[in-house]
Amino acid sequence: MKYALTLVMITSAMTAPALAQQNAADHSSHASHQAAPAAASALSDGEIRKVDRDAQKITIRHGPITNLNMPPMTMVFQVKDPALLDRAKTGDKVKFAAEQSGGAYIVTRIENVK
Ligand SMILES: [Cu+2]
Repeated sequence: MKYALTLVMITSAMTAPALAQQNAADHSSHASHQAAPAAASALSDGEIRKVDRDAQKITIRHGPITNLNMPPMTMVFQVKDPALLDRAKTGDKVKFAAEQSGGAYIVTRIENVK
């Protein structure tokens, strides 16, 4: 504890006040980023509007998708695995994970909501 405090004082003394402030801001935003849950595993709310097994596409009316920075909308997704469509029915309420690959949005996981 005593050592850490000494280190902070030395660092501040060596840095211009404005620069020190900016460093502090960077550190705090970095810390809050770390605290957030892993974006890749985040599930979004959705309702299946259409299933196209031939094209391996699914239309979902979805809530916000945080890892894609996407607001709620209805849109077509591709699926990572065609098996994901086996249990999917129009009207199903689901939680799902999606990722962006190239120009395409791909559903990687679908869970029915009971
Ligand atoms: Cu969307």
